[in-house]
Amino acid sequence: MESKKTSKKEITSKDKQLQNYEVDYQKKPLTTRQGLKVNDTNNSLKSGERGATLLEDFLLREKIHNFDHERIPERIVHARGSGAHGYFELYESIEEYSKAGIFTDTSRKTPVFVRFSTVAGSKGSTDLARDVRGFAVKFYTDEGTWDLVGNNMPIFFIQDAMKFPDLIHSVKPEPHQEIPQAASAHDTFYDFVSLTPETLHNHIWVMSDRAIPRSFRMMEGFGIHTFRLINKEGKAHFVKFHWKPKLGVHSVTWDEAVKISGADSDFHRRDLWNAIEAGHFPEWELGLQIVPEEDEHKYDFDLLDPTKLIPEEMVPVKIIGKMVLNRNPENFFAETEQVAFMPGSIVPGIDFTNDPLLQGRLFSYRDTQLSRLGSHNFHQIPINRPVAEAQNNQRDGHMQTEIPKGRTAYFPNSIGGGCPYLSTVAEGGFESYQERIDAKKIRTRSESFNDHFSQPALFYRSLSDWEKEHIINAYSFELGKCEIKPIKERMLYLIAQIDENLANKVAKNIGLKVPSSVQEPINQAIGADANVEEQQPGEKKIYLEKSPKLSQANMHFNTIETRQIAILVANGFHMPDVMKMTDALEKKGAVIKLVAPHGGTIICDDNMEHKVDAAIMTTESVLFDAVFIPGGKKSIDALVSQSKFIKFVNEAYKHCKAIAVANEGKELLNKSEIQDFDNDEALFINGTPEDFIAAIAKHRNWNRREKAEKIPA
Ligand code: HDE
Repeated sequence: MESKKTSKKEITSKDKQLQNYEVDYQKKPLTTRQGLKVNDTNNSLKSGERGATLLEDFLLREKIHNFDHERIPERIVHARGSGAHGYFELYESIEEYSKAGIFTDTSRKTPVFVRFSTVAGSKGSTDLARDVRGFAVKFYTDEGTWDLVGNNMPIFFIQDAMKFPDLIHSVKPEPHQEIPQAASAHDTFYDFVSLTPETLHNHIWVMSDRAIPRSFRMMEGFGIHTFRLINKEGKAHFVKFHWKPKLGVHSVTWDEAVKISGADSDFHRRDLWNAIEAGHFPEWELGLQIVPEEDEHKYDFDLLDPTKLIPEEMVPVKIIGKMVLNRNPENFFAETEQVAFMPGSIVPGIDFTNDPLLQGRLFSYRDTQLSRLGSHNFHQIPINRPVAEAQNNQRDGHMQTEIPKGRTAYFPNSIGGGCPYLSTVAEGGFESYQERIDAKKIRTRSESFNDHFSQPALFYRSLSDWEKEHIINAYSFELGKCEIKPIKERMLYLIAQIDENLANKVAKNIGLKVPSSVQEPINQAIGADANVEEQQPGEKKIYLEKSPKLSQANMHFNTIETRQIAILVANGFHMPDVMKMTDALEKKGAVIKLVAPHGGTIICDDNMEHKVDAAIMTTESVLFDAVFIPGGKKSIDALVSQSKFIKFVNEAYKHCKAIAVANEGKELLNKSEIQDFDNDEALFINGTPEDFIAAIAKHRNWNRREKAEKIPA
């Protein structure tokens, strides 16, 4: 029962370019790589029917040789990801801030390729790890490629690129035993975090529901660093980039995340793919927080510090355009695996700042592509080719696929007519922003970066009760998995600097006390760098009591588009119940799946045959957003006799999802652990489709959570 939206797919300039490289093997003979037609690809050449294989067998050698080299190293971080094509469209020119064509020309549709990822896990790890998600966008602009390589959280763990290898080594599986995979809940990570208080802000976001999104399509994206926009007159403004999803920001619960990892570890990848295939193209709006250069020192935090965000209540996000993802890749390896993002890829009108994390990234990404893709010619791989024309005197090397003509590969030259020639700024030549610098060469951190507790505290204060509870549970789970007591105590001490009540609750759950001081062990371990007193001079600042925009409870809840609704049925289900509900749900863009005791087809009480979307043994409650149980005595008798249907309902209730039943459907609820049918705003017995739809749009009924926790599912 898939609903298909009929949106027209538009072909971008990047799509056209990629089509030149696509190969289609339909109606073509199998050949060797040299074009020789092959008549047997199943048997090697042998000396006699039962004899040894001959070295002469060039067909066998070519086939096995290629196979031996099919894999390339996975990304050192963000190894697991999913990509999609689309475009970006500008609503209004912002030429007063930026001269970039992408920000001034509203008639353009700039092609994009986006890759979403987890950070710590390997390429084959689960989508549902508690982790930051990468949100990397490659804009193929007319003036060259611009990569906005961001995350789904607005801040980062560390302030200086120099610490990145330490951070990643601590979170990756521990080196002696390569355990745990795609999980931060282990001693080495918390050893590092507890000795590095600057990590606390990003870390509390990782403890929040943002780290277990419902879908890539329901996440915000952030450029994190402060960048610069440069206008035609050369005037600069500071800017932070935001992506706002049209479907709102939603997450699963930790219990679901754990279960989804077993039921469908490709959950996010499949969700993105299916939505695009069904024509439900995900959309995000691009927003900017713009700060005049004169205001650089106006704030209680440093704009160059990537562990700080600018609350939207202080600098509103100005929405300037939208991005639509409307095409799945043709080939995962060729596109999603080989795409190479580089924060150093910018275009005139956008420039960097001195954020020391950003500065380090400008080196790392180009460098890492060499060991991953194997050649500095990685920009010639189709997915990485700019749409803007590219020509220069950089030559040769592994896998050169172009044939540069002529005698010259140097500048200046007269033999080649001076080509390729330079462009002036007026002609579009890039000029770095001329920032005035008068400084000592020094290896230190600015004091203005020292405050590590004010913003995690602001984040925590701004959340709803249920979001806070999830954070308490997440800290308790993660520290509960650690084995080394002093590490846990250092963490408790630091969490108490964010919020004492929070630390006490976590301490109780893990059976420890919040220590009143742990500065000694920290100092002994790594010296003054981790001295909390020095890192946190004076009082924790409260420049804003709350920032409501940080809470998912305040994101918009007005759509059920693409939500997956399970309808539990067996032979003899009451067709009018299903018709009434599916009509209403599908009109709103939800995706209906008939879940039955077996695969194939089932028959309703109108004697019609219906295709089963999932047999109960192949699916789980956690893969759906809501459940509907229609009537039909025979059907319900069959459902109640299978314990997995009862478990299905128990889990949907436990995870605070909307549940609707019609007529005899209530029998299944009676068999479940649900006790209170009356006081629940997302539980409907013979209710209207409209009320059910409104409850699904709210994502979850968190008011149920106390009762839900008691369900032993
Ligand atoms: Fe990355 N990061 N990163 N990172 N990062 C990589 O580049 C690095 C950082 C981000 O889908 C690598 O091509 C350093 C912040 C994303 O292909 C590598 C530092 C943010 C992706 C690298 C950071 C990110 C990467 C590994 C500290 C959010 C996936 C493979 C200075 C703003 C891109 C690759 C994709 C990937 C280095 C910190 C986001 C090793 C040194 C901050 C979304 O170059």
